[in-house]
This record gives sequence, structure tokens and C-alpha cells, in this order.
Amino acid sequence: MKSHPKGARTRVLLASVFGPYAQDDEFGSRSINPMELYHNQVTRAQGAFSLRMFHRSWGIMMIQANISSPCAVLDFPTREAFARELTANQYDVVGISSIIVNVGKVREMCRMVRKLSPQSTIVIGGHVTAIPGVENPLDADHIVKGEGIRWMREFLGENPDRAIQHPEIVSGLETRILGVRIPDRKGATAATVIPSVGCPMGCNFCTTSSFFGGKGKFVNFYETGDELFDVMSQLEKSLNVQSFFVMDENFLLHRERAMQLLRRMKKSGKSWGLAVFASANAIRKYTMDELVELGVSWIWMGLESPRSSYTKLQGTDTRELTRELREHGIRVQGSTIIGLEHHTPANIRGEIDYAISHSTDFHQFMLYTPVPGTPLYQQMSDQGRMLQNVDLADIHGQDRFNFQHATISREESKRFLDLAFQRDYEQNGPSLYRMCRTMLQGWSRYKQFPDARVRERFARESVKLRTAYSAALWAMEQHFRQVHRDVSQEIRSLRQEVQTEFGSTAWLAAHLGGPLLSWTARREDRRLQAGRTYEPPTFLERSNWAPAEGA
Ligand code: B12
Ligand code: SF4
Repeated sequence: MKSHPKGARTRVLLASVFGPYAQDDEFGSRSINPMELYHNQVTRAQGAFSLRMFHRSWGIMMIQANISSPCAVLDFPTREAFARELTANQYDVVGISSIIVNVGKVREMCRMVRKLSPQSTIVIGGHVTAIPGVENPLDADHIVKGEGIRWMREFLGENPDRAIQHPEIVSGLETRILGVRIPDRKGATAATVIPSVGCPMGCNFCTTSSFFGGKGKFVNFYETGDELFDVMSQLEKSLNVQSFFVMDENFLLHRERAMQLLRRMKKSGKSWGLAVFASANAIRKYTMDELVELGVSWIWMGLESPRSSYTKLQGTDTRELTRELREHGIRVQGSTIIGLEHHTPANIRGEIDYAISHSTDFHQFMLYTPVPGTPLYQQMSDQGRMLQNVDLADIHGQDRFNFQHATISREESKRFLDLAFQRDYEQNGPSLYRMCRTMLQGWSRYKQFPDARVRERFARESVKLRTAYSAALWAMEQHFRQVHRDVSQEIRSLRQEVQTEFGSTAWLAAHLGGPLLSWTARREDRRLQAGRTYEPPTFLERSNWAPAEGA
């Protein structure tokens, strides 16, 4: 590849696609596809109890932290903010990061760059580049498939093998629940740490795995537990955190690295908490004690049907595993696919009930979706089963099938998906309640554990349980009287158990804070019914910055 002639003086703008997102528009925004993790695909049926928050665009933050050129990251811009930035500064390179659903916005942003900043080289990166023939609709100079740090360093004439610097990333922002916005206090939210991209398991539908090389491949930013420990220690200091959102598709699969990290944590007395993604077969490589000592407090795990043939589930009773994890204070976020090949209108309710019977803390449901770039997409295309004329903006797994299923129609697919969310909510109650149950189990089991680091972590987590969460339990108990009396009763018993454990603090929190949260939740439900949506704020962050020559 030919490097940019300005080398380290190249002025770079890295932008995510423009908002607003949670609305229907001609650029591909969809109200059903907000820029929110939980409300988009996990707790969206949970009304005011839905967990709402935003996550920054970590890919471009990673690239910015790893180049020496003057660089600005413009995250969640409006079209106006993007236009303003293009004209206010003379950018040599404009990099745009996007996933497939937002391809219409990328097309518009390329058009804007050509008009407002004609001297700029346009570089497109992220999952959008997996669309076959994406070069045609996009007026760009470079389409970068896969890992982008190495590509950008080479393009800017830098050493691509230099060690990876980790940016300071606060995992979530503007958190809302029960109609209350939680203040963004330094240290209150976990830091995101990104050890690798990709996953070697290579499940046929998985876009992250295929994007970074597919089966057997992945890209490690940090090879060893020692390196990871150093990065985390640095983040602990700069962001004042003790918990980490570990953004690695299958963190526990790399056992040697995880165990080395644990050794370092023990040696330095770190009581860190880790939220991780891991497949069932990877979790089974550890004893519960190892997981708990490693600080694993939250696991996102695929729970596809036992009739599916994914290697990651083989030999594992996932219901038993989920129960065991929760008993050890580890919150479980299950992820289940609706519309697998063997699903039919006759068996799908049973399959949904099976998924729900895992009683996870959180449960994501997604439609089986052949996404461009994956083996599944190739297979469906070869079989002539991809539906034509489905807008790419609607291929996000929360709308309707984009392929011909053997027995389930497009319309039915959406109904079954919605049914899954609804049943999970009604049968298992709000995720916040489920999470409180797991936290109490963890506290009861580990409050006297010999390892002080473990005791300290559970003690830290239990503070919320005896205060804000006790109030939330009171509010949820009231609300569920109208939805499902048995669940309301279960919430009540949990609240009483919390009170027995923590005494008057929990009682006071519930009886003083509870009615208030009940009121804010009702107000939030009314707002949501009236169409209220939430959008992330715009960020503009510069590095290695000096005024432009001649600007
Ligand atoms: C955080 C996240 C989000 C955040 C949003 C973050 C944001 N600001 O955009 C939230 C939770 C809101 C979200 C929402 C959605 N997401 Co999302 N999300 C992720 C997640 C978990 C992590 C992304 C990440 O930071 N990875 C780590 C970084 C380092 O990797 P990266 O972003 O890929 O960046 C690297 C390269 O791609 C490349 N690169 C990226 N940008 C650029 C730019 C340039 C110029 C260059 C050169 C290179 C480059 O270099 C980077 C470093 O190697 C990924 C899964 C994953 N593990 O990646 C899914 C993922 C990206 N999301 C996905 C999807 C489908 C969605 C949703 C549609 C929800 C849904 N129904 O699933 C919505 C869309 C919302 C919307 N309106 O746009 C898919 C994308 C599939 C696809 N092929 O397009 C993924 C891959 C999950 C999956 N396996 O299905 N998501
Ligand atoms: S185990 Fe999970 S992350 Fe890995 S390929 Fe399968 S679905 Fe993707």
C-alpha cells in the first residue's frame, strides 16, 4: 500500500456515522435500532425497567490512540456537526467507521466530504466493509477490511508493530433506569479494555469472527496476562476504576492469558471485577473458584438451542451452568437465536420457553440473520435463499428475516422474536431484579471467603444492593402486581432477604426510595408510550493537535 505523502503530519479525522439514530429516516436510522446496547437487543420489552446507556465507538478510539498524526475523533455527530468539522479544519484523511446497517449514512458522509473537503482522502473501516462490492455504492479512496490500527499505521508511514496503546474508555455513559438518569461520576462506571478482536470458534453466523479472519483466527492486541495486567493497572489509576468491561468476543477461551492475569491480580491484591464474553465450552475450562478469583462478575454467553450443533455448546448443560454461575454471584447474560434452521411454528414456543427457563439475569434475543461476510451468508446465497430488496438498514436481527426460512415466514419471525422478549420479561421479571438475586447469592456465599480480594469485591458490589437496589426492588414489586403476581411475590421475598441480611439501611432505602422510584418509573412509562427516545451526545476529541498549516 502507498503511504500518505505527509506521513506523521497527516491530519486525520475519524468519525462514526451521524445521528439521530432512534428514528426512521431515509439514511437508514430506525426507531427499533437505537444506539443503545440493552434497550436495542436485551431489555427492550422491560419498559421503565429497561437498562439504557450508550457506548462510545471504541474502534476509532483505538486507532486514534495508536497513531502519531494529529487526529480528531468525532463520535456520534449530527450531519451539521460533521459538516462543521470538515470545513473548520483541513483534514488530509477522513476515516469513517460503520457497521453494515449504517451503510446509507456512510454513502452520505462520503458525498459530504467530497463536497466540503475535496482534498481529503476517504478511508472506510469497520464491519460495513464486509458488504460484497461495497466499493460501488461508496465514493471512497480506501476500503479497509478487518483490523484497522495496523492499516492506519502503515498508511501513515509508522511502524505497524509498535506496542498497542490502550485508550482510556469509560464503558457506558448516560445510564438511565426507572426513569432516573445516573450521574456520570468518575470511577462509577467500568473501564472498557480490549484484549483482542475476532474469535477462533468461527460459528457460521458470526460476523465478528469472520471479519477478523474466521475459524481459527483472531487478532491479539495483548498476548499475555502480564501485558493485560499493565494496561488494566494503568486504567485503574487514570479512570479510578476497579471494574472492567472486557471487550473480547471470547475472553475465557485464552486460558493461559487469563490465568496469568489472575496470578498478577493475586500478587498485587487487586479485587477487580470483570464483565466478559465467553462461550459455554470456554467457561467450562475453569472451576467456579477460578472464575470468582479472577473477578468474573458478569458473563455474556450464547445459549443456542441444544438441537443446534455449535461446538461452543458441546457437552454443556447450559441451564445447569447458568444456575451454578448465578449461585456464585456471576450475573449471566444469555443470548439466544430465534429462527434457527430446525425451528418451526410448531416447536418455536417450546424453544423459547427452554431459553427462558435458563433464568438468566439478562437475555438477548436475535433473529438468525445471514450477514454479508459470514459463511452463513455465503451458504444461503449459494442456495438462492437470500431475500431480494431487503434494505441493509433493516438487517440488524431485530426486525424480520432477510432470508427464506424453511417453515417460518418473515412476518412470523418478528412475532416470535417479540414473543421471546415478552415472555422472558413476564416469566422472569425485570433484569434489575434478577441481577439483585445473583448479587445477594454471591454476597452470601463469599462474604467470608478466605481471599480478601474476593471478599472486598462482593462487599463493594453489595453497597448498591442495600441502598439503591433495595428501593428499586420495592418499586418493581409494586409494578409487577399488575403484570404477574407470582413474580411480584418473588421480588418481595428477595427484598425481605436483602433486609434480613443488611438490616435497617436496606429497609429505609426500600421504604423511602421505593415510592419515589415507583413514581419516576410510572412517569418514564408514560414518556416512552408517548414516543420518547434517547440519543447519545456528540464527542470531539483531538490528539497530537496543532493548528493547521495555513489554516
Ligand atoms: C459496542 C458495540 C455496539 C455499541 C455501539 C458502538 C458505537 N458507538 O457504534 C451498541 C451497543 C450501541 C451497538 C449497537 C448495535 N450493534 Co454493535 N457492537 C458492538 C460490539 C460489541 C463492540 C464493537 C467494538 O468496539 N469492538 C472492538 C473494536 C476495537 O473493534 P471494531 O469496532 O471492529 O474496530 C476495528 C475494525 O473494525 C477497524 N475499524 C473500525 N472502524 C474503522 C474506521 C477506519 C477508518 C478504519 C481504517 C478501520 C476501522 O479497526 C478497529 C481496530 O481493529 C460489536 C461486537 C464486537 N466484538 O466487535 C458489535 C457489533 C459491531 N454490532 C453489531 C450490530 C449488528 C449492532 C446493532 C445493529 C444491534 C444489533 N441489533 O445487534 C446496533 C446498531 C446501532 C445503530 N443504530 O447503529 C454487529 C455488526 C454486524 C455487521 N456486520 O455490521 C457487531 C459486530 C456484533 C455482532 N457480532 O453481530 N453495538
Ligand atoms: S463463540 Fe461466539 S464470538 Fe465466537 S464465533 Fe461463535 S458466536 Fe462468534
